[in-house]
Amino acid sequence: MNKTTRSIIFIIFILFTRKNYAQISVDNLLTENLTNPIGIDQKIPRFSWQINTSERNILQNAYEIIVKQNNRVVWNSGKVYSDSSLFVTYKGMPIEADKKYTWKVRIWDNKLKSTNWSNEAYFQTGLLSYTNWKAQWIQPAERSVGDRSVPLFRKKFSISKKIKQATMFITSHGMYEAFINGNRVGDAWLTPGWTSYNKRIQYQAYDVTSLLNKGSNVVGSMLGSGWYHSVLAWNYKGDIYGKDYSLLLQINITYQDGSKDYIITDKSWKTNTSEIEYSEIYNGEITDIRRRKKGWNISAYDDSDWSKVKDTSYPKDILVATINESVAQHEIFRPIKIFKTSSGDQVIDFGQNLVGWVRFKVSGGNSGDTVILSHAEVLDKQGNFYTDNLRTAKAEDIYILNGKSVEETFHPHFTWHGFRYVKIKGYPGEIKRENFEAVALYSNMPSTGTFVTSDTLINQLQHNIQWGQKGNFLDVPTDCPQRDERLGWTGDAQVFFRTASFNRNVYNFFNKWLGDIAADQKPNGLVPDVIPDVLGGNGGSSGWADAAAIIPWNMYITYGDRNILAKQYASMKSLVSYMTASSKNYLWNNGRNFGDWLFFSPFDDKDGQSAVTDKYLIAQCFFAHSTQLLVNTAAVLGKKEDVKFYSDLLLKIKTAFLNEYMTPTGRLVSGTQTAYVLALEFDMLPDSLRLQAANRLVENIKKYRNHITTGFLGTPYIMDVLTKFGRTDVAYQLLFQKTYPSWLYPITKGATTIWERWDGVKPNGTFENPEMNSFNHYAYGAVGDWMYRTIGGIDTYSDAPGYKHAQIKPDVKGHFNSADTRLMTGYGLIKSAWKKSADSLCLNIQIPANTIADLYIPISNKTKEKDIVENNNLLSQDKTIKIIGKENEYFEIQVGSGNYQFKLLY
Ligand code: RAM
Repeated sequence: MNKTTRSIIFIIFILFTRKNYAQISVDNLLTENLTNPIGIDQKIPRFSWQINTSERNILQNAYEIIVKQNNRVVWNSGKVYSDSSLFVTYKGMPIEADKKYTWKVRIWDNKLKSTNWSNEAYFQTGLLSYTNWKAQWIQPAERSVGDRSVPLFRKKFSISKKIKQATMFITSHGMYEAFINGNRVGDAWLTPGWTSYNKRIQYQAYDVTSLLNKGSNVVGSMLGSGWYHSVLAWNYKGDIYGKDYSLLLQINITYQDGSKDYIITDKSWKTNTSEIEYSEIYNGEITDIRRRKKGWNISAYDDSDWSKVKDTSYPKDILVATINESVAQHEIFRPIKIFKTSSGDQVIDFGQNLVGWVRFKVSGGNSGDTVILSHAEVLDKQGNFYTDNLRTAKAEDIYILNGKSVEETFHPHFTWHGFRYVKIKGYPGEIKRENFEAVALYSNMPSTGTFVTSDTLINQLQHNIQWGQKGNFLDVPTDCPQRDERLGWTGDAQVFFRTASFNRNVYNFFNKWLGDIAADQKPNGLVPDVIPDVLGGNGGSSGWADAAAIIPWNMYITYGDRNILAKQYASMKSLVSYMTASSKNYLWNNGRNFGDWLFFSPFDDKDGQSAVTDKYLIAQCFFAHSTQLLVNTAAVLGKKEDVKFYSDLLLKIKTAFLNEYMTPTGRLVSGTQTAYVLALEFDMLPDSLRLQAANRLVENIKKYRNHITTGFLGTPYIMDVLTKFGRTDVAYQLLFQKTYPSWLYPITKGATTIWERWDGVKPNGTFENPEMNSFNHYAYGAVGDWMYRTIGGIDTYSDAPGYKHAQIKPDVKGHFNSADTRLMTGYGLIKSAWKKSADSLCLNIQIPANTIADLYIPISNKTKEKDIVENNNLLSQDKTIKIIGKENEYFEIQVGSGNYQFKLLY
């Protein structure tokens, strides 16, 4: 063989093997569930990846990870035989603070082929220990109590050597925005985020290498009131956490020559007032442009008349690195209508009830002219601007102009509003569409789920659910985003969690919030009703406090991370002890309870139509449910004694329930939908009485002419219970119901988000009680979970959580012609799409690598088993497909990764 022939053969060989390898790749590398995070504090980080292939039945057989720091290998896992591809623990040399690590992974599949190495991902560590903070907390030397203006801080410094890497670590008492040489640092908003500040404060880390120059530099920061100072909740004064506006900032610089420098907040910093003379979350901001310190954040600026700062000794050992995605700017809406109301207000309609602020351009006017932007979610019956439901929140941004002709763009900085409509007063000149835009703000959680059907109203419902989530996931899960509340109500978060986790990857978002649940939980186990707790420790309410057990468990199921259970175990246990201590003879019938909050209760209830459920019947159900979840958790964590102990307790709770709340013939003392739903969902009844309870539930629904009457606690489970008991037909009646109370009723009234009440706008166009009438409250959006799991049919088994073993069982019996449901799981995309035509059904299914799925193919009496198997070439295509069996309306097979398309007679 000559040289040329040899090289040709070699090239052919390379091409051939490349082609083979190229079919499977490893990508979407995550460290601690984040893409290339900067500033993580985990000393033992965990890695996840996805195996990308269209090949069928690909599982991971082994993996190899290499982690490097500065080209030095700090961990080579070697070939590890394991099918784990999520949350794989680092086992290398000790992780050091403020270092950038790169890592890559390759895998061997079940056909024993190895993939190429993945692209490199990286993670950068935070300060790891508070002792690595060299910076001092600083604050303005003088500031009067209650002053809500925004101070500025600045520091000039010079750099003489070439920089290799520079990272800014920053946090504050109040909300900060930081700048280097006039450029904003990062694109996060509302930082440092909201935690239980006296116990834990998050800091953020930013790569600022490209913002620094050789020569003279300046770093600066503004500090708004934020959650630390603003009035929170009704009737409370501000400054819940403290009166100081303090900043802690440190830039760690590593030069090319390996030497280091630190720019830190200390006494050498200067401070002054800014143009923002008032900033509060509920009320908004007042900006007087005439007071601007022009160029304050660039180095040429003369700060000789600025004051000195004071350094203080606030604790640093409560600082924690951020683990959730920051709030970021997202969709931008342009006005869909600019009009004058009958009361003469100039109003812009942005077409979507959203959360964020208005950014607008303005020029001219006279010095001192004041532009006022007020925000509202709805117009009243007469079409006028309506703000009564904001209660005391002014939700107003005010700009005092300087009369100059240069065009400027403004938006607020440390507040947000829930609005669709904006009223504008004092704007110089014409209000033109191109000069106004509404910017949506929300936590930057990756979008994971889509659900699109052939029914436009149901699609709008899904849209409204998504927007309810966007508007209320601003660093903490809030009840509502507009009125003087916006608090982390535990019950709301708990009922919506599963839906939220279909729509977006909320792992980090809730992981952080669970940290605050644990931090604010009382020593006796009481979980405050709002987290972070700003209601003085009030709490323990049934269905609310249970967030401490329900959310960790659902996180485990959704994301398959056992650590979340280990981390929250003490908090879950303590919740159950609190409930046990609040009960007598295992019966919980005292204490604070909201019951089935906002259940159907017609205004003029003469004949007892209100769907009132005994509060303590509900409490007993949740007592049992959280105890059950604790038993499940103890089992996962291998805590055998606890499994035994809490299983015994559970039995006693259930027995007490039956004795107290059920007649011997199986009637519950409250004959409501919620009572039967909770009793069935939480398995409170003996087997022999379950079916008749389900029938009673159906009868009740019929009595209300196919209307839902549940409040916050019954709503998330009603559809699920109907489906479990074979009554999905009734669930569809509820889903498609258009009259009040129902999910579609608000849509017939033009809703673009989920409302707090079933009748936010009454059928006659008037409003419910303005004291409690939010038009952006996600709780009732909890039906989203059922839509994904039933119509799309996508679910995971709890013994193989995180969709490692999924179930795909689409229900094609609703009035849809088609439904396309997709979920980006940790392993990759699951797709379940179906389409009906006159006599056939098309299914389009996708299963990600390293998972298996039980696929339930809907059949009718027209469908022939052999059509499924033969016409779709199922078995000839792949001999590994297992036929599991046939259920009434389904043909069951087990499949691995790949795309599966079926066309069958139906
Ligand atoms: C309201 C909140 C919230 C609810 C509690 C009980 O003020 O808006 O939605 O959970 O009360």
